[in-house]
Amino acid sequence: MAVKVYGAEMSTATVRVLMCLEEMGAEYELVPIDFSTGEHKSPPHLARNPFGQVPAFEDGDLMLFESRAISRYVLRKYKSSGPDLLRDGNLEESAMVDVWLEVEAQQYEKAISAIYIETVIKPVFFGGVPDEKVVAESVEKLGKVLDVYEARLSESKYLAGDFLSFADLSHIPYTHHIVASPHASLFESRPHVKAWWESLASRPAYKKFEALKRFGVCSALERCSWNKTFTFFPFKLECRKTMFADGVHKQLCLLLLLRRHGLR
Ligand SMILES: N[C@@H](CCC(=O)N[C@@H](CS)C(=O)NCC(=O)O)C(=O)O
Repeated sequence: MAVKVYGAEMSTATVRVLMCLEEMGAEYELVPIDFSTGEHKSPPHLARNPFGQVPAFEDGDLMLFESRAISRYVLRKYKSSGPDLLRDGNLEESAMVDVWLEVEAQQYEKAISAIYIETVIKPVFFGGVPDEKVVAESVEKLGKVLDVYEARLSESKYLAGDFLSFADLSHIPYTHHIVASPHASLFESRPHVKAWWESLASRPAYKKFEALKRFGVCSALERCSWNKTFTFFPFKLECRKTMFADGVHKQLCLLLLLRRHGLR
């Protein structure tokens, strides 16, 4: 029986788990959770994740939450069918994976998520205005973190060493958004960080995820008429002819159409 991921393709934490399942070639079902109706706070979902967040994960009787813990489970469960991304058999290498995974969760995500929330989530989904002070502070913070990465990646190809690991993959969900934004220069100006990201972005799992995401939104758009609204999980979309005129966020141009229910 295929494992189930309860979440949303637009949720960075859900994508972390999906990336791992794709890397391991695992069969899985993504069960959509509809934020617009508050499904993530409903009793059935709270039974899966007591914090009312996504993702949640089900494998038979086992129910898990927290994307990094779910991902580790996935990487161990399917270890024979994909790359060794945790290095469990090597004490030193697995410790380095843990170190850089902590760095991703405690340093990197804190800085990059604030930029994502202010420049994407707030304006696109809630019609709000980014707090430029928070953006500037977070860009500075992320720059400092990336300076450490630049130094580290000048010594080894990947963060934990000369091997790809979950510590690298765990960066994909947020980085994917920021490299397609006006803040892409944070990555492009650091040659080792840039090469590292290009190597992650060339992974078949990432390409498949990208294609799925584009396909999902594009096929929904094909079915709709211009200037009409329709529901495309988990948001209500407004189909506007001007959508591709936005030259700022190439990858996010489709998302510019998204408006949360009632906030258009
Ligand atoms: N540490 C958690 C974070 C989960 C999380 O923040 N999920 C977001 C979507 S990316 C969510 O469900 N937000 C809704 C909410 O917090 O009410 C994990 O890695 O799974």
